[in-house]
Amino acid sequence: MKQGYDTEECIAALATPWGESALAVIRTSGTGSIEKIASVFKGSKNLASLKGYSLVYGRLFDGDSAVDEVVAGVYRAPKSYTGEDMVELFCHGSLPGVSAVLELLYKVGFRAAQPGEFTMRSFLNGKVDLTRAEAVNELISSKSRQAQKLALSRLSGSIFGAIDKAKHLLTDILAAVEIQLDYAEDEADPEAGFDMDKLDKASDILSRLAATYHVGKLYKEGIRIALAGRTNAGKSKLFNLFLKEDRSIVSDIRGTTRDYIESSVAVRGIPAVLIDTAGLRDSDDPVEAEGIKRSNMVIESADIILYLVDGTAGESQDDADFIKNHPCIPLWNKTDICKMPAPEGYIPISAVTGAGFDKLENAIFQRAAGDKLVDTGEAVIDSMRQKELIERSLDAIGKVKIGMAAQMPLDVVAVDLEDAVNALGELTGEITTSDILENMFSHFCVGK
Ligand SMILES: Nc1nc2c(ncn2[C@@H]2O[C@H](COP(=O)(O)OP(=O)(O)OP(=O)(O)O)[C@@H](O)[C@H]2O)c(=O)[nH]1
Ligand SMILES: [Mg+2]
Repeated sequence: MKQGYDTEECIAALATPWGESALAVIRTSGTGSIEKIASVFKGSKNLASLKGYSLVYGRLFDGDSAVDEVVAGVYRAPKSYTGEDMVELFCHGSLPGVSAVLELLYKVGFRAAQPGEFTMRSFLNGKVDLTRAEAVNELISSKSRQAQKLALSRLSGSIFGAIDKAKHLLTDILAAVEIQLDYAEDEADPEAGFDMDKLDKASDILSRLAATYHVGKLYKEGIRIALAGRTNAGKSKLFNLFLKEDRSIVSDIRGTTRDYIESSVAVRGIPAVLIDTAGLRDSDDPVEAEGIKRSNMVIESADIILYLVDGTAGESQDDADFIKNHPCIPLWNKTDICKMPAPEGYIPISAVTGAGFDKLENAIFQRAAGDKLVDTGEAVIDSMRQKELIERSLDAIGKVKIGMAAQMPLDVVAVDLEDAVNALGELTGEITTSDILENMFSHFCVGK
């Protein structure tokens, strides 16, 4: 393994954000980490003689000078996050204080941990497979409760379980094929040892999993939703309703919003960036005209456009043209004061009373997720790496099917079968190279 991820060394890192806070947690791991910290720790008990899962209060000293008052959590191998001896230090969350503690740790032989290095050690020590290791990162970076739930299900092994099942089916077939291959060629019966049923089952499991990528990606990356419409249609009012705060200026003066504003929201659990834009009209004001130009750009690049029409003003030719030329969700706003019923194709809403908001959220969800409703118990993949390996396995299974139908020799078929199994082994991490690992873990945060 390349230097930087050397597993022999003791590592340390701040596991909480770099900023002023009540507490900061510094994580350390490696053989000898407990003894190293014990050499600069004075507390009610000797750190080095503590059992795993103990907490002890004390002070860290650099020579004679106290560095910080801390609580130290001790974990003994293999019962720790990394599978190694570990100490977690709960310090005061001042930046100079945290720096001083880290300096002290470097002095006694720790080095700064690389991104994801704790989780990588956990993987190398057999505590988690790669799908669970990836889930750790997704859990930290999840942008909505639903995304977090899906990552949690992956962490508990939902993907690993499905992959493992498919892999067992394939290795069963492979074992039977290999027995056949041991017979002399003229005795071998290609059909005899081959369980097509098992192959279909494995292929079903993998196809279902591959099909969840669309949903997984949706929850991981989210969508961009732009609010568009003429001036005074109520875009900013609706924007604020989504945010549940008065973020964007609302007024009855046309052209109130002169630039676009973004904010993060979640729609039925899908993380979204919502964008309020400048009302569309011809303007002589160069600033407003520039704002409209920019707004047009964000509208065109959005995943979903909500096009608002002021129901009291009715649909103009511009409105009709826009709706005709864009795959948008047309909204008939101000139903609280508007007498005219919403024309065909519009969702009636009121940005003031919130009427119709539920329907609007449903429509957004429908556009984004289609009919792929997600049950959080189900295994859902959201990593490109996983998707590609599942597809590689499915391709190989396809070749096996073609080979069997064409009555190809079993040893040829066995090569594709092996490839199908190997792709799954790479997915869970049974087969990996250090390059793959370092590339994967380098996207993690330091301290995880
Ligand atoms: N009664 C009623 N008034 C609304 C509704 N939505 C917006 N308004 C009012 O309509 C006016 C314009 O609303 P804005 O949200 O500022 O409109 P906008 O589309 O952002 O306008 P620009 O920023 O100028 O493009 C304000 O006076 C709002 O209070 C609604 O559903 N019902
Ligand atoms: Mg506005």
